[in-house]
Amino acid sequence: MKNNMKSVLLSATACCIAFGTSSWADDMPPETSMSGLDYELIGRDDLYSYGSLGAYSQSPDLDQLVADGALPAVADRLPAEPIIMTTAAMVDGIGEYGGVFRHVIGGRPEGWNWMAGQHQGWGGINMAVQECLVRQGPRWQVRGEDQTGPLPNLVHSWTWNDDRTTVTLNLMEGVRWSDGDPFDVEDVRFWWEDNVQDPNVASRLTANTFGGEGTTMEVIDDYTFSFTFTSPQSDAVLEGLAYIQGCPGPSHILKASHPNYGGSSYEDYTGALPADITPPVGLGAWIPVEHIPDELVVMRRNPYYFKVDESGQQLPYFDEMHFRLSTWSDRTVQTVAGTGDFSNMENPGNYVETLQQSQQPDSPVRVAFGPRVLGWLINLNYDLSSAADDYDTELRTLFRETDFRLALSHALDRDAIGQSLVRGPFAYPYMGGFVTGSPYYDAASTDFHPYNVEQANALLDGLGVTDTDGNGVRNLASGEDIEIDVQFDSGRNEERRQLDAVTAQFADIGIRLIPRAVDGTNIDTIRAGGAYTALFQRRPIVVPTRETCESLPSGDGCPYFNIGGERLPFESDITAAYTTLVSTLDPAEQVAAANTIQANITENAYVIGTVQIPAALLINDRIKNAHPGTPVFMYEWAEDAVMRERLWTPADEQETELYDGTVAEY
Ligand code: BQZ
Repeated sequence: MKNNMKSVLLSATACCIAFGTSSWADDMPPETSMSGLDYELIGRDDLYSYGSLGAYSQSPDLDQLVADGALPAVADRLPAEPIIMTTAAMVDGIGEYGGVFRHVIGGRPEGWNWMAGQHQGWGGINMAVQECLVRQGPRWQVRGEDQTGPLPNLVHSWTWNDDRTTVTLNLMEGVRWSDGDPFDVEDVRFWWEDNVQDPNVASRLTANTFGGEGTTMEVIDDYTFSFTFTSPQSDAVLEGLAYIQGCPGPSHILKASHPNYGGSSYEDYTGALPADITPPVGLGAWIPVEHIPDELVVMRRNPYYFKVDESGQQLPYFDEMHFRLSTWSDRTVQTVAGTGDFSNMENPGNYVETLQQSQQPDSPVRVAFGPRVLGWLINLNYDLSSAADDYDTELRTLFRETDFRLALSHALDRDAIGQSLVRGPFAYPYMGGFVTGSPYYDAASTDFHPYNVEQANALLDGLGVTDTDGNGVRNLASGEDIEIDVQFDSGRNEERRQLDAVTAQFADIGIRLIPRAVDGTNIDTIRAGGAYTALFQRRPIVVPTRETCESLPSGDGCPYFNIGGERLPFESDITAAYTTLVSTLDPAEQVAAANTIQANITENAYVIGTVQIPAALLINDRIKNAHPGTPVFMYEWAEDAVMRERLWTPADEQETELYDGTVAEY
């Protein structure tokens, strides 16, 4: 075992963090990357632009509706300057209309009111029906020197004032919702004022985490608005307006049920767009037209979608998109078998079999692993104010002791946990914080806690928590056994497996873990409400500005595992570093801030990480324009990164559409 002085490990710029309880740190073991991704980087503006083309055309699927007068002509449905996808950035070029893109997912839609925090079952449904102010997914392909903040989307440009406290954002003009209603600044205002800022709404973007406390929004005109921050910010802060966080919903529909506009209750508002009622209204490329619970969600093209290709064809190319409601593991099995088109392969139990199958000459998919971007961890709840009872308070008080957390971390045999998931070189220890595939990861700032039962026991003895009644389980001061309920998603086999190993390893140091499976549809609410003593979940940090409140003390009420806000001593150092990270224009300062976050998380065992593994993207060969090298996750999940609106299949290979001729709503 190699010991080094921490000050030697940390880069000079990160010199000033408060050190943990020991002045010694262990190096991370050497990592062998499994990434086989190979791709060329392009410029930030090479993917798509905004502009007007002489003529537009549409999927033949819509011709009759236009002829019947049920839909306006395509040119009248598009903005004057739609988003134009660049042909040169398409590996297979301009596409052909029609066919079905077949997803398989393990989630179940909770509802369509995403602004109130509801999820749509994940696996790409949310990213099909929602469009956000900015976009992160395609950034994986953008070269380093162009990596400043998010890519534009509904917001086509923005400018900062001199001291970078106010940013003025310009919306695309003439975008329409899937029912034809104009999208404008009122939708953005409703999203911000009546959702993000309203404490009664469980918005995904939380009021205090976007540029710190006190951020205000001002409407300037129909297509212009600004944010004013209480301290200088950089483009990085705008990354928080991508994915599920900055995606407006239809204010013309939702206002009626919001209490600020006469709606009866917040509960009714949240449930205003139930999952079983279709179609909802969205801005996305596809809109759900059918939801058969536990079976299938069918989506059809949005006739008002605001993106085109260079030949003027309105996107998307696929008429229909399916989400078969199955299991996450089945997503990979079906994609390998050719009955599904897409999978983020993330269930280690499938890896070896999938690799073998994909090498068969008739295999419909190829497998290329990316870097390690999937990592699992235990969140211990540090919030005393929401403890369920005296016992829970006593437990959480213990969780707040750094030595207790370090003991748990040293009790983990991470190699054994990894091998219980999948044999071979896939798993690597995860200490929490940035995973090794993150652009922000720094091995030297990562404190490793080697498997050491003796040390774990010594740390616990030092805290005075001993086994006073001789039953093999250590006791709290009150005399009770230390039993930690840990919740996990029942739909995730790889979580169950890891927890079995962790439970056995904790038993060796006299800590009893009690895994409790929770339905995946509810786990979001449990997590965001901090309604647990401990939670086991896949929660790697790849990009710190994304779903920040899940992982970092970025503002009041964050992270979810310390909602009450009585800070652990080092949390303010993380908060300060995060503030620097999103506000500095100096890349070296940003790196130093990320390293400070990483050092504080890992030295203090802020979370108890288990293992991290690489993932591979599987896409059926008949799907064109899926760019080789697309990672499962980098700035966003692959469903966004691959840009599904420009994927297509040649007519002779298209699957039969179930809802041919059906249009979402018009
Ligand atoms: C990818 C993703 C797309 C959420 C979800 C799900 C939720 C979490 C996370 C992943 C699924 C897939 O992940 O596992 O491969 O398709 O949907 O959104 O696990 O429970 O809350 O953050 O993204």
